[in-house]
Amino acid sequence: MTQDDTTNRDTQPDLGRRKFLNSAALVGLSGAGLSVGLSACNKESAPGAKAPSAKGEVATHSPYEVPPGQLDEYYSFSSGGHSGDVRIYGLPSGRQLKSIPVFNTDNLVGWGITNESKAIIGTRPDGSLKYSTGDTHHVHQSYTDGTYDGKYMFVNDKIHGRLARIRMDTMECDKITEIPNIQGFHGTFTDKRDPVDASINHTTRVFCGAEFSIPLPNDGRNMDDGSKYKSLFTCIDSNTMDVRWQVLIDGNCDLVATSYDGKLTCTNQYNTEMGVHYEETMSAEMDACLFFNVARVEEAVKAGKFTTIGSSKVPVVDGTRASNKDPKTALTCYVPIPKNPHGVNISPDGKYYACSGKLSPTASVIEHALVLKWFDGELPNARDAVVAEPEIGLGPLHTGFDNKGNAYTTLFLDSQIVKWNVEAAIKAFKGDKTAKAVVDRIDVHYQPGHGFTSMGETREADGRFFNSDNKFSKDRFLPVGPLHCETAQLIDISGDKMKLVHDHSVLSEPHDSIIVRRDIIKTRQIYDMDEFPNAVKDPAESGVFRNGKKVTVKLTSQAPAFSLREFKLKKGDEVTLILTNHDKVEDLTHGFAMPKYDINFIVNPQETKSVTFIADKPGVYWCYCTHFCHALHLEMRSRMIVEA
Ligand code: RUQ
Ligand code: CUA
Ligand code: CA
Repeated sequence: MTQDDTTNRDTQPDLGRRKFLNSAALVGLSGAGLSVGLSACNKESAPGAKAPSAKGEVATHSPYEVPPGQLDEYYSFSSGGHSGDVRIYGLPSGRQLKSIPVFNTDNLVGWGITNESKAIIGTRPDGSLKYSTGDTHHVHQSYTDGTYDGKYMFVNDKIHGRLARIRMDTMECDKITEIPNIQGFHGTFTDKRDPVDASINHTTRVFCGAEFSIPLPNDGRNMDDGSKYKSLFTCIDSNTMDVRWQVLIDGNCDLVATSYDGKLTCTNQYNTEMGVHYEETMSAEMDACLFFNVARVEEAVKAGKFTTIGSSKVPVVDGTRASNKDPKTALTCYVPIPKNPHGVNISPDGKYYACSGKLSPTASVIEHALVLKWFDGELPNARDAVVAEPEIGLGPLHTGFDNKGNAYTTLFLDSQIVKWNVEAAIKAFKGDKTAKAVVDRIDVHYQPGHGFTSMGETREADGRFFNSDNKFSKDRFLPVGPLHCETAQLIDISGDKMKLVHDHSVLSEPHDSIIVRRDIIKTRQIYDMDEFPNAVKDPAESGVFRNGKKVTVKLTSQAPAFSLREFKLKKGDEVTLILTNHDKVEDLTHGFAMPKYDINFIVNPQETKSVTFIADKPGVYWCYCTHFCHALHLEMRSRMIVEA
């Protein structure tokens, strides 16, 4: 602010009123006052709203820019990798909107600190977290009629073999399931309909592939005999999050795709060699894309044709090659694919799977109808389900699709995105010399891993954007020390030529993402107090309630005060503190930090959370609100007194 500005402000006529805001007036500015301000600004920012007219100069905006006051057209949901979270970006701006803690602990919201979040993550007998690390790779949402229904999102933890579910209305994790007898849970995908019951046109299953083979059970036996190592492919019920069944397979699982008719799910396999050492995993010229006949697997389970492994009660059916030689009864079909493939993605019309070669410069196109034909015993050779194998470039990994029959594949080694036409590739494979599969290429910076298109994993693929998640950013951003951020590059794919729109930085180390139209996502702006069985519904219920050494502290928050100015405990008490936020105003969140007791969490409007701790340190502890909520936010505290 310049000297001149200051002078101007001092002469503003309403400054007299500003001076009038003494402490009494400020206290009066509680929820209600803020509510008016916030809901007014809310209307301005509703989807489709025009940017509010500014009095100052207006900058000119590029067609891809999201000007002040306008909202992005798409959500991008992205795994955070070994940070263990899921991130939300707006596209096309690339603005990061939120990180959803899942397998990590998170101070911002208190994930892994509150009793409610610990119960979801899972605890040891002493109440500490069972795991505090995780590695998220693949995010997929629930479907209805072949497109996102905005209900749930699922994400894997590769380290500990867990699947988490996120509610899309609150964008918070509500369940986590640990899968028995697997390691390296990498690919996952939701199903899109039931294979048998036509009335179930929505997601009821989540499929999970295990990348690392292990001795089964992994309890110390057969550790030196690699030939005894096996992988399992797992199905989880998307409603209960219980493990429904597993299939014992030859080779390993990597990424997962599901068909639009619900009949098949598949996983690419890079280690059909069953190698334990790195070199062995690359010895074969052909690996596979492994298809599962979902209905037959479930019939086998129903008929009791299963075993169990170790202490797990989950039914395991036999999907190995030796037990599935007759296609007419086979549970599994191994389609040979060159060499160490990575990534398998289905086209939005449901007809083809693209499986990239990784160590082969090709993408293999597998026709869905032909795999079904193999299961009917009418296609003698599973390899004949491959209807195209265009050479597209070096290190092909993941493929996204537009709505015009084109595929976009990341080329890790070439640092490019290649656009290729599926029908042209099929014609060329049949011998048509005039058909050219590759249509366009664009450089990306650098080494792309995942790439995905707007709505590209649904029937509503719209062919507008491709996002390239690159593994190395080198010189693209200001240097920030040896650990670099990664680049996400947005590419306009609506024309014949791909156009690079912009780079946006992403914190290490995203893997897969999905781009979802914003109208599909309907979030809640505040909670319902009745959803929390332990809610402190009336500030008058606040207090310290003692039952011997077990003490419950009930507390409410309403800007700018907690219901208890102070509360007294005795050294050695086992304390459960319950805090309900009585503010009803959207965006009015309070925090609760407790010094020296390592406690920090937030309560959103109408939300209740609790923490349990031993009051083992006598003294005075100022518990304070950490989340800016009011002009008197700094004054919002409560004194915890622990008597010796
Ligand atoms: S897999 S690039 Cu999980 Cu490709 Cu990450
Ligand atoms: Cu309540 Cu800050
Ligand atoms: Ca291999």
